[in-house]
Amino acid sequence: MILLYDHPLSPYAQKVKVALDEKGIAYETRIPDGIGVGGVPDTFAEASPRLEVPALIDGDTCLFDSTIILEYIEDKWPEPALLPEGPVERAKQRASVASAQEAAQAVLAGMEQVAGAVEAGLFKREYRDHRLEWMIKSGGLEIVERGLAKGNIRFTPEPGQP
Ligand SMILES: N[C@@H](CCC(=O)N[C@@H](CS)C(=O)NCC(=O)O)C(=O)O
Repeated sequence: MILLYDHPLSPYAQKVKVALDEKGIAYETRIPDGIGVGGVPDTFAEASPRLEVPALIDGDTCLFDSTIILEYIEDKWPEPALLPEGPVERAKQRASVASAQEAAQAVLAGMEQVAGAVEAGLFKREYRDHRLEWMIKSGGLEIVERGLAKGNIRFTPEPGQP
């Protein structure tokens, strides 16, 4: 079974999933532990030396970089074709993918500015966690803080912790 290292927020990983889905190829996905925050496991680092998703493992073949992965998928499973016939049409399609990718990169770069905008009071983050919202609005947060201070509440233990 093909393994795809993936992340729901990675447009590059989605690009690969679209190609696999279009070709009807079965695959498993895995979100590498520590992606975006450091400390990724060796198995992921071996598959993706840049420590980026996507990375694809097909038997003994480990590939990273969505464009290279897409070319591999197209070469290995030519049907249904995702590239048109003819060098000119294929070049145009590759250019279209590259420009879509540049646009996505610009959006992602913009997202990096969000923290600064929040800090400057220009933008408010929205927390879409109804349990957290209910807890805060009902005064539950203070109860948890008091419990933490008294040491009489607990959370789900981390794996391997008592
Ligand atoms: N050129 C690469 C870009 C891949 C990339 O930038 N992936 C990002 C997620 S969108 C990543 O894994 N970043 C690692 C990190 O933030 O630690 C591709 O096309 O696959």
